[in-house]
Amino acid sequence: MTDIRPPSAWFFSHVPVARIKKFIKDNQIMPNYHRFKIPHAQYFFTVNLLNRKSQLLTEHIELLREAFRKIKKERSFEIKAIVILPEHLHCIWQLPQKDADYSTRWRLIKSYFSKRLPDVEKRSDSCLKRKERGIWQRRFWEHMIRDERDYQHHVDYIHYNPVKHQWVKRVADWPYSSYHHQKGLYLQRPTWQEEITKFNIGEEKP
Ligand code: NI
Repeated sequence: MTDIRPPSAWFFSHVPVARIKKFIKDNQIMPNYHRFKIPHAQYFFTVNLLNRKSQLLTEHIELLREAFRKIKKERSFEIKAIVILPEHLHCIWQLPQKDADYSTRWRLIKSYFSKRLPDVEKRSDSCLKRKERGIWQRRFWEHMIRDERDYQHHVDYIHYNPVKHQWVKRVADWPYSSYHHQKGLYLQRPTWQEEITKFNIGEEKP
């Protein structure tokens, strides 16, 4: 039963296992994890810091990159698009065949980053003062990409995000984004930003 992690893991994460079992029985869902964990699937994620006023992610961008590199090497996966904001990040991953364990990968990335932060940063975090561990929100937003259109929509959302959150006026001005590797693709779609402005995907309230 532990294999069940539907696309909306966010929704189920606080539901007792017994209730999930009952839901499956009542709805005659085969307890087959392929229904929920499609191998080689692509996922969109939003991951937040606990302290929404913090800027740790961009202040320690090299450490964060190192964390991604290290875990990618250990547990292969591909980053299709990514944006790092000061206190949260969005990205799309593609996982290998027969492997949909993104949760472990996130746990490892988060802990690699947290453990290596300078002590002064750790102490300054209000949550650590309350003796809670870690600097990240435990939960993360996750969405399984449905099709090509859904994929492009989420890629656009990622690349537009620094403007959406008003860190910069132009997408090209934000350095921590895969936009710079993919900007050529946007030449054929000059209105792409207008199409994405009204969307809100997995954002926390500030
Ligand atoms: Ni955002």
